[in-house]
Amino acid sequence: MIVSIAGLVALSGLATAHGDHGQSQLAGPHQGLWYNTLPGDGGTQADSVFSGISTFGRLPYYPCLASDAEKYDIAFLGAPFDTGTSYRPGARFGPSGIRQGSRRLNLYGGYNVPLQANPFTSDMRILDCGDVPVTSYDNAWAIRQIEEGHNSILMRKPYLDANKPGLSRAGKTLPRIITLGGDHTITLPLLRSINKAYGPVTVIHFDSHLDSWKPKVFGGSPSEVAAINHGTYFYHAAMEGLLRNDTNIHAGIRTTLSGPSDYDNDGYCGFEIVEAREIDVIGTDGIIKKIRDRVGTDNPVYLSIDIDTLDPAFAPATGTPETGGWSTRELRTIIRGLDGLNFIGADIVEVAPAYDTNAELSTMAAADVLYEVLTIMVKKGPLSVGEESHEL
Ligand SMILES: [Mn+2]
Repeated sequence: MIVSIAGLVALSGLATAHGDHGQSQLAGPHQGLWYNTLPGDGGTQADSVFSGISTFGRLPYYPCLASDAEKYDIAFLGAPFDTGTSYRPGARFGPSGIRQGSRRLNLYGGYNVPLQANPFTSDMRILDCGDVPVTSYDNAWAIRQIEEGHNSILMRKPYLDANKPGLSRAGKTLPRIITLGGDHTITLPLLRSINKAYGPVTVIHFDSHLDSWKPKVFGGSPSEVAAINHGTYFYHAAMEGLLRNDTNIHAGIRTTLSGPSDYDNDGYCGFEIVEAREIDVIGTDGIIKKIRDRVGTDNPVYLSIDIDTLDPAFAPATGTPETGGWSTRELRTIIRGLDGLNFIGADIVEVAPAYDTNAELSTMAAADVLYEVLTIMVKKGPLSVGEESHEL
């Protein structure tokens, strides 16, 4: 004990000595990171991506819920909620896990070869707003926290095109939020927030499960709070009028059912279904065509991605794994096939890092899928329409 205390004293002495050298701060994208102000040798690129909140290794972190001083066009937001899970809990650690899985992605620059764009070097301002504070003791309260936190970040003037008309209900251009879940229950409060901003919206839903189950079918619905969970949130979204009629689509479905009527109920909720196994017949091109034909290219679209779309071989760390899914390459190809669509927001959910391999397969897959989504959003540019108005 005495030895280790002596060691600590010696270490703190060393840190002070380093601080006296007057090192200059890093230049470039890491300049704003907190550790640049600490005594030491100033850090290197290799050090910097392994410290603190450093989504994709280089996005600035800003506590947007505490202050609206910083403007952005695209913001990442964590929703660490997992008390709506039916099988494996743990997705509350999804946001930090996905950030960790994202760190390596642009060590070499971040240029997306197939999409021919670099999302990190455009004029658009992209940052990580950290997490919404979410209670793990009261689902009804947590769902409100997620809706209000998301809506606070969403209803702000963006960095670019702030005064140009946009797609929102009020005719404004809004920033786009990419939410890191969290179990899939979070999509209900996210769609409530989106509805306040845009009205009913078209949803593209990648998942092995329908998630439109009636509460009596999924979980038995012993109480009003229990009726809202990660298998029923689309049923509630449809009943609340948050979804645009008959324009929504699931992709990657391969779940077992309570019976064939689950599909009838799903159609009633406004969804078409692309089964995972269809890829064997129509390929990724056929699946992309089905999705694009269903949602159209002008429609505002919300994108929700359950990591269990992937086969557990590629993403084992998830709440309700289903074998027979797509590979990471196939899912990334299908998502890139949605280039040009009007994504007004997105989420990726059900990443539960405790079940991952030591190689971080699932968190890495989640981050890489988001990289495709981010690139598509950046290529599209701000969601403004028409000419700038001069009122400020
Ligand atoms: Mn699922």
